[in-house]
Amino acid sequence: PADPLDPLRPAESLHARAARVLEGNWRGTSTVPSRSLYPHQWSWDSAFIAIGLRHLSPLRAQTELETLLDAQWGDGRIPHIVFNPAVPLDAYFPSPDFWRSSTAGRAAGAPGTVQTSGIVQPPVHALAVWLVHAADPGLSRSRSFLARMYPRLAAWHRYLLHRRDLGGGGLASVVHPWEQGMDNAPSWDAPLSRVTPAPARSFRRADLDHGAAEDRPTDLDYGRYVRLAADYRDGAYADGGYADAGHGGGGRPGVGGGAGIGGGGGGGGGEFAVEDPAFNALLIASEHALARIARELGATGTARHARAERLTAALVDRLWDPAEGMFFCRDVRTDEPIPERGVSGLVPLILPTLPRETAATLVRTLRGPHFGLGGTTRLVPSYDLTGHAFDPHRYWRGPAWFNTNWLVERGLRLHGELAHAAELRGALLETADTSGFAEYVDPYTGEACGALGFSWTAALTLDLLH
Ligand code: 9YW
Repeated sequence: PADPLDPLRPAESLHARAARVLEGNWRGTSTVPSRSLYPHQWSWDSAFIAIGLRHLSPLRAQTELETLLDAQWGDGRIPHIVFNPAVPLDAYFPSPDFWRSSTAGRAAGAPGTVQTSGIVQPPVHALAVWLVHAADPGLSRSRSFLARMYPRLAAWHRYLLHRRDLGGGGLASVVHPWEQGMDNAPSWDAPLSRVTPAPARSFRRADLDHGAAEDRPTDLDYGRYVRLAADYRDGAYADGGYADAGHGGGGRPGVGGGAGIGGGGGGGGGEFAVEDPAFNALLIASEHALARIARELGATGTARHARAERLTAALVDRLWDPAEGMFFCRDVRTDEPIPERGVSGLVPLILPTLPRETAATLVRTLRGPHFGLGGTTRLVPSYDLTGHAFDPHRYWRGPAWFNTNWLVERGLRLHGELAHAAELRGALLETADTSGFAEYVDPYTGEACGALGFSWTAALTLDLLH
């Protein structure tokens, strides 16, 4: 838009405005997702942010990822939040005094130098490291960027594929809705309904100081999020994966174990364990990226590519629903699929070795009545437009998000759907622009929701412009 006080002055380009958002959200060694709502460093946000930042400053992009990986735990997990000690405790809930990483997380190897949360977020990191490297290989080599990142990323994937294989089928499980990144997606409703909520008076939601209540998760959701996280913490953040000592691979690992604070088991066998298609697809895409990194460092990478292909087969085997034409989450505690259509079930389109027919079916589903792409919508909604829980404004229950749309755009391109990809790219750029780089938007109107000047929206805009 033109400057109202000086209409003859050329308007600042989309690129320059996106860069300005990232500049404003940079905190010296990492970027906050949003200045008001999320004042610390978030794990998958930083991966998406680095993917955009590499076009502005490959050094800053490397630093973003290095800061995050410096907070890695001894068991390999990358925490979902790295707290900024300069930010007051009441600015975000749950705060460091809730997670108590340096004490409760000690057995799992939490660092003593920084405070972090104890749960994880989707593993986009190896993909981001590879893309950041590729933006300036000379700088990357001169700083031994890949050589320093590789062992950490390998440990991260090892953690997810061993400690978090709670279903025994080779895929990673999430133990909290926050881990999958789509906090209040309808897919979590059924598994969450078994969780006794923590009393509302036992915590204070800082998010409502900044966000509209009708755009955010409900108080009941929050009570359950708090209960699950507290149980996991009280069990010393131990996991009950098939590879963990004492489980040996038989039966349901660790159900009822740990020291819960009532309402069910905690620790190694929490009540909530779900295999999610997007989380696992990102792990597989990152495993392919790790193979590339290994090759760049002089190894063959073949074993990693082979593992990624085996994981793709496991994903299709366990989560693909041919009748519905998309992937569903699987509730590990009941061993049943969760029949809710969410954007997570379309994200496996990013996988290079997905069977041809599966990819073609996903594209049809994307453009059909449930997601409406190219018909009733120009961006992919986070949830089924015809679903019983659809709400165009409430967070992950309908609004369109830029990171998931960026992933779908890549998937379309990867599978040769160039016209559809170009259309989606155009809609993403236009909506990022008109919404002021919103956190998420109404999937029908593109109206801005949540925070403005949101980092991954700006970062992925930059990436699409290059
Ligand atoms: C919260 C930071 C995070 C994202 C998540 C998103 C939200 C935190 O914000 O969760 O307080 O609800 O759901 O994906 O990483 O941007």
